[in-house]
Amino acid sequence: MKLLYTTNSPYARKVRILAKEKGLTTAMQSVVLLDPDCPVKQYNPLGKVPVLILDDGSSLYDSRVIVEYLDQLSPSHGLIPQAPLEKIAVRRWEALADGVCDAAVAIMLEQRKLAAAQDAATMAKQMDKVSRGLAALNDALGKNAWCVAGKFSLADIAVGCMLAYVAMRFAQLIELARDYPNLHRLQLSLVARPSFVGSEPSPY
Ligand SMILES: N[C@@H](CCC(=O)N[C@@H](CS)C(=O)NCC(=O)O)C(=O)O
Repeated sequence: MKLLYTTNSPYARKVRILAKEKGLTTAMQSVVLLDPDCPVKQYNPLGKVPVLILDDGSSLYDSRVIVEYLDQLSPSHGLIPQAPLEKIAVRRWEALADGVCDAAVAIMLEQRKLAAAQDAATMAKQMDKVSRGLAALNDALGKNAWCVAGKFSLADIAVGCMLAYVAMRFAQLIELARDYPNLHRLQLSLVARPSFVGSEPSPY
């Protein structure tokens, strides 16, 4: 089993952290999507990371399928609850955190265009999704220590990966401690976990 990832992908980081939390010794290969020899398309027709290559040569994508698979692999340290309603709650937090990442990525892609080709309306629309998503997650967390049912779960991992990505992309615009204090408090707990150390995204 081997995970293909890019160093800055928040979706791949979610998988990498979940694997660490569960103590899985999954092989990992960092790839560069623009590299002509990049193996990703061979395993995911969408050409996106993360991809998990299984021992029989088949593959799993996207990140939400991979985390479910890895969580089921070993019963210890379950990070997706078994109880249906709790599980749906965790996956809803994950969906919103991933959705904020989708919007942040869309803004980055727009910003990479030549200035004359950039569409301000597109960027504003996506930034609105980022702001509304962060506000909703901040309100839902409130004073709770963790996102769902008082327990650390995939929801916290997904939110932590999104917060690090957004903080990296919009360092000038968003100040977590000031704008989203509940999420900032969660982020402080998360960055202290060994599983989060060493995979932080960096601007490039
Ligand atoms: N919903 C997917 C999103 C994956 C995704 O968009 N990955 C980005 C990297 S952050 C990618 O591979 N982009 C390349 C492309 O879109 O061609 C998941 O959760 O795995």
